[in-house]
Amino acid sequence: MPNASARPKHGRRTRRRRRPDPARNELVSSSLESAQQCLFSQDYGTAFVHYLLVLNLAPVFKDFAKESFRFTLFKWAEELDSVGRIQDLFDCYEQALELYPADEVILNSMGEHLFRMGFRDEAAGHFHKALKLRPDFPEARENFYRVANWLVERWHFLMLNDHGRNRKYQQAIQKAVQNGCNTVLDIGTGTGILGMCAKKAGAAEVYACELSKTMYELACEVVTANGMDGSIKILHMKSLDMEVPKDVPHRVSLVVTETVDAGLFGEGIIESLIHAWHHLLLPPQRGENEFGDRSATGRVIPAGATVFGMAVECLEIRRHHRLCVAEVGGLSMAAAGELRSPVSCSSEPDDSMEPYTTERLSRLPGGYKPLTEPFTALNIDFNNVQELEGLSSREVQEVRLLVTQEGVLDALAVWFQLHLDEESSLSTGPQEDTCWEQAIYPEHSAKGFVLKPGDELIVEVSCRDAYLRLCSVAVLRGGHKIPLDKHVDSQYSGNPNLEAELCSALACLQTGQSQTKDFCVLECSEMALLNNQEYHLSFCVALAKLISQLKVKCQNQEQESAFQSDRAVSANCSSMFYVLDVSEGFSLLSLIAAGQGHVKAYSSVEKTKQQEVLKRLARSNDISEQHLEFWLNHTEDEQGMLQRPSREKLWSAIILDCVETCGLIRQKLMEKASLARCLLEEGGRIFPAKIVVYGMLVESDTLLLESAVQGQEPTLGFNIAPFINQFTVPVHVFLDFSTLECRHLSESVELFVLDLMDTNANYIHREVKLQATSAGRVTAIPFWYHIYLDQEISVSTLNQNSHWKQAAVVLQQPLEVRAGEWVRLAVKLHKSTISISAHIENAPGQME
Ligand code: 44T
Repeated sequence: MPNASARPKHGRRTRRRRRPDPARNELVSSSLESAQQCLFSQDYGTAFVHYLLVLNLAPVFKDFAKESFRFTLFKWAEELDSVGRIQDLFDCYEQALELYPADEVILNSMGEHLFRMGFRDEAAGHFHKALKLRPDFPEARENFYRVANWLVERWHFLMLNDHGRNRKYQQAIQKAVQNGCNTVLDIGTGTGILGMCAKKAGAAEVYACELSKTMYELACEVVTANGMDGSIKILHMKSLDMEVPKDVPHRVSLVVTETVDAGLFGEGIIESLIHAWHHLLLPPQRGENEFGDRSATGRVIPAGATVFGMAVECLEIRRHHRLCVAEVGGLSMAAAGELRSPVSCSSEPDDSMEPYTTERLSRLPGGYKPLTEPFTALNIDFNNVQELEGLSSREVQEVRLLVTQEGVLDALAVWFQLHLDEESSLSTGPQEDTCWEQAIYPEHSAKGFVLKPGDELIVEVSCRDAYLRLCSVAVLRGGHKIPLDKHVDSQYSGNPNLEAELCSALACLQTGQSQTKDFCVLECSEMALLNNQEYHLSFCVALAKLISQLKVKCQNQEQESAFQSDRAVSANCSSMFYVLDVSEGFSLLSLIAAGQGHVKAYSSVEKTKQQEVLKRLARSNDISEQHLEFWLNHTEDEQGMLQRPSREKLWSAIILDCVETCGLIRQKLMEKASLARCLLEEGGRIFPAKIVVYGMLVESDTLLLESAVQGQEPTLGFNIAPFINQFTVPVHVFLDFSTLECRHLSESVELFVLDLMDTNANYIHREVKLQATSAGRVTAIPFWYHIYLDQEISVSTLNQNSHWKQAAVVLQQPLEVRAGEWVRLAVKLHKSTISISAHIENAPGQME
């Protein structure tokens, strides 16, 4: 964080009228002149210092110098950023904000720097402030929408909309307070809801803590709005840092918390509760004395949990976590070596890997197949500190699961029951109609191992590092124990991958690497992309087409010039075509281009391990290493990225990555496209050439529930919605349109076309009319893309095998439509951000 204390603080200034001071005036005017001169000669650092001096000495110049001062600040900040002088950069911004505390442009720009440095909370605070100062400031709005998802995670909306869960928590708290729990601490209060429940139930003292700054500020607002600001003490801190009597005057009789994630322990509940029992809670109640003095003992809501697991087959999980294809875009993948998603669990803790990911099983495209009955993986009592402490030293437990259906072992799915008290519990199971996702432990080692009914799957359950770890280790079949280890895969799984393994071993020997545990990590979306054969084949065909066209053109030109100069030159098109792939992350497209022959391809893959994979693949696919280069760009700006390799070479093709996995158009895509166009040789192309955006009217309550607290009713009687709904964003991302519960209210329609080869021709505003096919409430307009590589070849982001998800504009004020009615969509594109508003079209001509 920028060190606020590093800058000089100006105390209260007394507003005395100053006598004219010629020396001072002289200094001001000469400094102003110097500032302007330095600005002109692009010496921004010195210009900045001069401006600071002038504006501090003579605030009357603030209006006059504002534009130049901002410009100087931004330029100087850019320079400081590029040389890594981050503290200086933030000092400059803070000095600037002392002069112009309500300047939304400076606030927004500082937010952008903070965001890039990873200070999301602080960044969002700046965007929020800028937006409050000027609600119609599009840059700040766009930035705010981009960070809102991080600040206030979307599950807050779901949880507050989950009335069943709210009521159960409220009842359990009420009962505990009525039974004598008089002093309460809410750990991880979020919006403050559980703390307010305790207060409403009559608790004498209520404390709450929250580690996220944004959520803390939100909780303060909510508690004040509900008239409880004097009676709930909210602390912006992690419960682990709390002490008695510094933060709480004495130990409390009740801790309430919902700091649990889909894998139960991911939010650190075990550690928090161990700490709470040692430092913040009264001693637990011992024995069966129901009528004892509850106020002298401590307890926790939830009282405990039971964790369940089940083995599943699921293609959707598989294609995101391991390589499922032998060939991609005409390249054999045998020599790729082991590629892994970053989600991998073994009984031994490994900090570099996430042990699980989360999914809502019921919403996975293609569904899933249970291979075993659910089993109990763990039972935990949150009121027993010895048990909590014992978890990490517990022996690894071995569980045997009877396989009930044949299928490929793709993952272990995990959910739990949260026992709020003796009577009431919440379940996060896949069958429940709740807001919860399940934890997914994907299988890596057993590549495609097929389980058969009657097999027994041996799973190790452990909890060494306060994460619950589940790991399939072996299968018992016909009295034999088959370890699920990669070395035996090919032998038992019937997967004809032996050749691939041998090639991989050979490739590793060539590079002198040891094969053991040397794997390359790819993001889940990168893995899914690699598994998308259609995408790669499309590129392969489009590239081949372009190269052959360029060859013909080149031959014609040579023949022509040979004819003209009357020299006997044979048509010699052995010269190279240059292809640049600026895809984000791991991409095989450069290699596919290099495989066309006569192509020198440049890849922008940055990670060393991933570059090694590409080099191995080049060798094993007979692509000369000279035909593949790495476009190492260490400069931050995209201008650097898109410069050609040397003056006389122009690019034949530049491959741009235009859609993010979340379903949005990449930021600055159009700027990149214009720049790329300037770098093409004659006849050269940008891939893709154009993108067509499609959309459709739907009615989906789910989307509403995930984007804002719904309804006019207060949540459990508290006024929360207006506060948290400030963080509602108009576009929902990472949507699975194929499994979204919704009713289609229209056909799909073309919303607009982005022509990357002619950016001037693009619409910024467009009106689209479409007809409702049935009556309903339009709550959302999901949208997706057809990405045209050339006139004929396109890929759709809605495709089943795609690594892309979809996005949707959510209408917080749904639009009622009747069947046959015409709807007018006003579609806008501002700096790669799509916004859509929908209206009933009343013009008589349009009515059917
Ligand atoms: N996940 C729900 C709920 N915190 C996670 O900053 C539900 C998961 C979920 N504060 C699918 C669906 C759903 N001291 O604001 C957060 C967090 C804060 C703490 C102070 C601490 N020791 C902690 C630990 C966490 O507590 C709040 C809630 S924790 C996350 C709840 C729709 N998968």
